[in-house]
Amino acid sequence: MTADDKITLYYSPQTRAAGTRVLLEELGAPYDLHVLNMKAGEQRKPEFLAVNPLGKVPTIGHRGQIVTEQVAIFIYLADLFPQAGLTPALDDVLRGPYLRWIAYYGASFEPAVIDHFMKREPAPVTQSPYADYDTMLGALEQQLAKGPYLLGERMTAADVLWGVAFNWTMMFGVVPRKDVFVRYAERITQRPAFQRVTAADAEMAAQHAAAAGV
Ligand SMILES: N[C@@H](CCC(=O)N[C@@H](CS)C(=O)NCC(=O)O)C(=O)O
Repeated sequence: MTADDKITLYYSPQTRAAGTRVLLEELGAPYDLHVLNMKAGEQRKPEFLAVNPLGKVPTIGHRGQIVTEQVAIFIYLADLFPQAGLTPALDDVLRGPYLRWIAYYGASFEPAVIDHFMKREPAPVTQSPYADYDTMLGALEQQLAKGPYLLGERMTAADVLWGVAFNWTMMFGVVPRKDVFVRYAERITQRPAFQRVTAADAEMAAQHAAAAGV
């Protein structure tokens, strides 16, 4: 890998970007952080909006290109480091289910969780991208009950995405702390990569709060 190949992760602590950092750690990937102090509103400054017009992290820069959206970032990074064993190969029978459950995160889970959190009525079931909240979560619960990982015995990048997501959504009380979800999230949060990122985030978040005077 050349210097040009190094991944830049636009980052803010204790946000969705933390999941991408955990994945980079799990992959053993070389990366630099471009840190944005969200408490000081740096994600809305023109410099960052020129990189990602939505002002959102995670965003990554790699080989002169920008990749946004967790779903795309997770697939991209895990494929970039196949030797880490976190992505089923193109001809693996698990490739389809792997992509299914990663896409489910962005296409069904996130919209459902945000509607639920905001106490907003979902669109009618035939128009809602996720049917309804209970059905969306029920399908996940059924899949995870087979365990120990989303695809069975094998841990993949999808589990990093989902383990981190269950951790924060249960913390915010937007997903119920069912045993199956708690045990699943712990499989990821007890790993050294998650622990390292969480400890570094606590320190960085405190520095950001002090710098922003909040
Ligand atoms: N659609 C994006 C959403 C990312 C997102 O919502 N990021 C939040 C952090 S948790 C953010 O950057 N918020 C900053 C802001 O909007 O000011 C993805 O899937 O990656």
